[in-house]
Amino acid sequence: MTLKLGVIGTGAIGQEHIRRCSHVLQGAKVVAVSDINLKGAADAVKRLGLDAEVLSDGKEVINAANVDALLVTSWDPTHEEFVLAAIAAGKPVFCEKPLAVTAAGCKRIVDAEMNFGRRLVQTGFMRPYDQGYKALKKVIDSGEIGQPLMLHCAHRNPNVDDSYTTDMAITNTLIHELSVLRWLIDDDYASAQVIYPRATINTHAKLRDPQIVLLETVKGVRIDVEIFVNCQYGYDIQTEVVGEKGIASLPEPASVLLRSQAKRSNAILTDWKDRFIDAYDAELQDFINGVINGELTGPSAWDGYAASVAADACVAAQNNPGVVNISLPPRPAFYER
Ligand code: NAI
Ligand code: NAD
Ligand code: ISE
Repeated sequence: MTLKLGVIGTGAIGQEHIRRCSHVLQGAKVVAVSDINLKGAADAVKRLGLDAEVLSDGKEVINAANVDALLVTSWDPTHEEFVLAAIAAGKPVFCEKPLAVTAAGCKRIVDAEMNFGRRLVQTGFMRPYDQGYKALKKVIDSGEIGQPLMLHCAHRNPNVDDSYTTDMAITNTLIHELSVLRWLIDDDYASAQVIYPRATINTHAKLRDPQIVLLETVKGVRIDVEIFVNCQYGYDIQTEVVGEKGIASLPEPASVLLRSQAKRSNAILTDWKDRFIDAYDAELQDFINGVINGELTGPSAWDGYAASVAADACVAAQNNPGVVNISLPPRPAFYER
């Protein structure tokens, strides 16, 4: 069977996901696309050599008779509406992170999916598919470093444009850590605090950059995450887990050790597309296989909700010098793995 996909949002990641579904992965083909920028969508179809219709809006893509499943890759605030419409149409949907920009929005999706009675949603958290994170989790689960006590993390992008604002450091960027770290150490968050160091000269009026988020988990683990989205030098993701008997760090991406011009050096990647390219391939192949086999097993709408409950608290902490509590309701049986 070839799964016929409709894609809503043909910007940076929309085009990347269309490329991989059309030319890299097995079992799917893109038959319809849409973007608020219709010319951008038409250009993408042409550039990627697709035999796909450009439809005038996202709802048309969702309801198109020849579309079996959806990819939502439009801007963050549009995700909730499209995912709810896909569930209403009874069609499986892969939605880029964040599932919605607030926990309340994610909860509406969770409720709609549970009402439907079967999993239809996969959230685009790709890090659990990354070989480095998988290897790190294996070491933690083996007990070799003892129980995790502290995590030191960084999420650095070379730069962002003027549409990226202070809250997006949480809802658009930290959301990856909020999702992957609870999976990595099998824990949940209890509180959050945000600290602003001296601001970089490379930011703009609506973005405080960098930021440090301090999290405490239910088991008492302390986590610090530096978010620095105008760091200039590269796209750099760091995770160090300090345990009772040792320390385990996320592997660096493979790169050639170069000896040249009196220096030893390794290149640092600059683009998220390259840093997690294999993980994006794996998460989408998993989605395609899951839809074809009738069972989605990747990051769920509940995982999207859990990350957004913590994100809401971090956004509140951005505007409040104190510590903000985080309380995630128990996971419904519907989402038990
Ligand atoms: P982008 O700005 O390049 O693309 C977004 C596209 O969505 C644009 O083409 C825009 O015209 C379109 N769009 C916006 N509203 C729309 C609507 N109502 N209907 C149809 N199209 C609409 O952004 P980018 O970087 O591609 O990000 C898209 C999404 O992917 C975001 O939610 C972002 O958080 C997520 N993302 C995830 C990454 C990951 O590592 N998982 C990496 C980059 C982005
Ligand atoms: P982008 O700005 O390049 O693309 C967004 C696209 O959405 C644009 O083409 C825009 O025109 C379109 N769009 C906006 N509103 C729309 C609407 N109502 N209907 C249809 N299209 C609409 O952004 P991007 O970098 O591709 O990010 C897109 C999404 O992917 C974001 O949600 C982002 O968080 C997510 N993302 C995830 C990762 C990841 O690592 N998983 C990486 C990048 C982006
Ligand atoms: C982007 O949307 C992503 O999801 C990238 O993975 C992340 O590193 C970046 O900060 C976001 O803007």
